[in-house]
Amino acid sequence: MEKEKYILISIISSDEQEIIASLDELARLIDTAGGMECGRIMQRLPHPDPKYYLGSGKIEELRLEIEMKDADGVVCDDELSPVQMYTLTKELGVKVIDRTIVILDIFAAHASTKEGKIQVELAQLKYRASHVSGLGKMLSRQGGGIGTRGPGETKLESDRRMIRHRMGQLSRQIREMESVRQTGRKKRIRNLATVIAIVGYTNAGKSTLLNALTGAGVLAEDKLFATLDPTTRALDLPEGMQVLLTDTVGFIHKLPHQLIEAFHSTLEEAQYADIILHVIDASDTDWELHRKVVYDTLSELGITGKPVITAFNKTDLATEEILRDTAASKQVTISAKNKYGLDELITAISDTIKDMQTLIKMLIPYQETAFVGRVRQMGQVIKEEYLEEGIRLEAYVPPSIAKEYGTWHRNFS
Ligand SMILES: Nc1nc2c(ncn2[C@@H]2O[C@H](COP(=O)(O)OP(=O)(O)OP(=O)(O)O)[C@@H](O)[C@H]2O)c(=O)[nH]1
Ligand SMILES: [Mg+2]
Repeated sequence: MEKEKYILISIISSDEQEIIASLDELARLIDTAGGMECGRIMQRLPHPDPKYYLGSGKIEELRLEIEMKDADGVVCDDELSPVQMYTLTKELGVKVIDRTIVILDIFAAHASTKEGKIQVELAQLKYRASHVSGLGKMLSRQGGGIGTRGPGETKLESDRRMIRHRMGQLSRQIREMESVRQTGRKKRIRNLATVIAIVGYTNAGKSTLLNALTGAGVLAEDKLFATLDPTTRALDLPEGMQVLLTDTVGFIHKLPHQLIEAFHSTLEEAQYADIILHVIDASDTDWELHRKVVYDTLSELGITGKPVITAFNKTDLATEEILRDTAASKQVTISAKNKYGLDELITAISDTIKDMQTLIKMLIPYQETAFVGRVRQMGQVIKEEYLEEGIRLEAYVPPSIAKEYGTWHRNFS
């Protein structure tokens, strides 16, 4: 099948270099979705035109470009309003889509689990719902007459009803799956392992790193959004301590809010983590911009105040001399693919856990020896004395045990 050809369009309202980088990324997204770029049109404008997105003069140029390149469609780097989409389609006579539609399309193609598929469908419906209602308003504002008669408005009304009904169904299913996951999470908390979430820009090498560290065998590809579903694997640290590593969906510049909402429970995995492992593709010339997108998305998800270890990855390809992430508590340079720098990364993880440990001093009744076992397994025992009233224990323990100790202490003291 021949690839669909698209003209990329964007207004330049800020730094031109950033817009060009964003369009380069849009071209990669189109490529991942199975199409190709055949040209681009940019226009310096402070705000998008409410009706045409580009200025009306530029539309003529766009029309010529479509004809010349024999393009199948136009893709806008910003999310188009229903009105813009409607007028552009009418004016140009080709398919008009936007960045959000492309990303949703990729997610739909890559979703493999039941939960992933439901989350994507919900995100797509949210997008459609907002655009259907916009279209309805636009038609009713015209106050009847040619173009508004016939099945139009009733069709929109029934579409809206169907979409709402299906969205309700999907949200319920997501909530049910979320409660199953919560149970899993509680079990893990009971196991008291330190949880590390691998986060980063899409294609940074997160899955490759999880595979290199744990032999997880998850899919890693030179593709945007290869991973949609979280995978958790255990990693044994040299001191005998075990941590859990979770690989999850990548972030991107202008990640559609519908996806953030629908994938909230998946993205939440990072909220329950003790440590954030931030993977940066150091061979990407835009890594600094991507770094910012990752931190912005994390704070949008309410994930702040956790220790961050930054792993500058793909250093086998990187040419830049200075790699620094000032927001990280520790940083290392690695190549996940060539398994370079992994020992330093593991040391950074161990050190971070040690930094997070607290000293507990307690007298444990003999009927609570299971707790002593957990302290021995997860922490470092400094002093252990067997007295008549119980076991006197002094130990450095990770946050999870300290938390348990806190509640336990209240119960028993
Ligand atoms: N040269 C080089 N390539 C790497 C390295 N690490 C990962 N890659 C490649 O980068 C591409 C993306 O890797 P993934 O591990 O799928 O990236 P990801 O961050 O999981 O991406 P998404 O799940 O799509 O967000 C793959 O083609 C990897 O082989 C590295 O250290 N050096
Ligand atoms: Mg991945």
